[in-house]
Amino acid sequence: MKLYYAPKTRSLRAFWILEEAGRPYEKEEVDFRAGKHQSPEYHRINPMEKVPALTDGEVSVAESAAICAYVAERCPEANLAPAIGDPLRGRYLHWSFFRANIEAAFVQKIANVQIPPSQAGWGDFDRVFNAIDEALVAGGPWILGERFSAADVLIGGDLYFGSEGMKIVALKPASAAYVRRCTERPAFKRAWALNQNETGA
Ligand SMILES: N[C@@H](CCC(=O)N[C@@H](CS)C(=O)NCC(=O)O)C(=O)O
Repeated sequence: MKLYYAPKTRSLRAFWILEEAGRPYEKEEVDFRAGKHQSPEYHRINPMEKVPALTDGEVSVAESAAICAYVAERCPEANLAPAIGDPLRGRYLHWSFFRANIEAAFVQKIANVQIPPSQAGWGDFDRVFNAIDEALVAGGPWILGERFSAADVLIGGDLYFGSEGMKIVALKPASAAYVRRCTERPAFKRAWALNQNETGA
């Protein structure tokens, strides 16, 4: 697998899932300043011309949530996704797809957009973060309970981004403790350094 990334971006989640998976992978920086993301070669990999994106032989996957799901299934030995038929699979899919609500809630907050909660797919800002907090209070330490999964890379990554990074959400205690648990994981620490381009590798 090869990860296309740019420093200090949403590439963090892709690095994180790859570091959790534990298989060797290549990485290639997409130089925004040189317009590499708009090159015909990169456009074929991700028509949105954004990072992260992942290739694996003839396969191309973009969108960080899809990359997390792909890597989890590509590396079953890392146990990052409940298998089809596992009762946890439903909740795993629920939280993996739920992350789209988080991004929408962030945009709503930043742009100060008022939409009736019954018409907004994500409800509203507070409902999104309360739902996550409620799940963690009911049964942590991870979003599926005892089991860490690719859904934590997505939910934990977004909560980290919104609280520590963008500072647009003040997390309740259970969610704040969850973000701390996520960021204390060795794979997260390696991913964070890689996403900062700190390793020089
Ligand atoms: N929905 C995408 C968002 C990716 C995204 O917005 N990436 C930004 C960096 S954080 C980017 O590549 N921006 C460059 C551009 O749009 O020109 C994902 O989750 O992967």
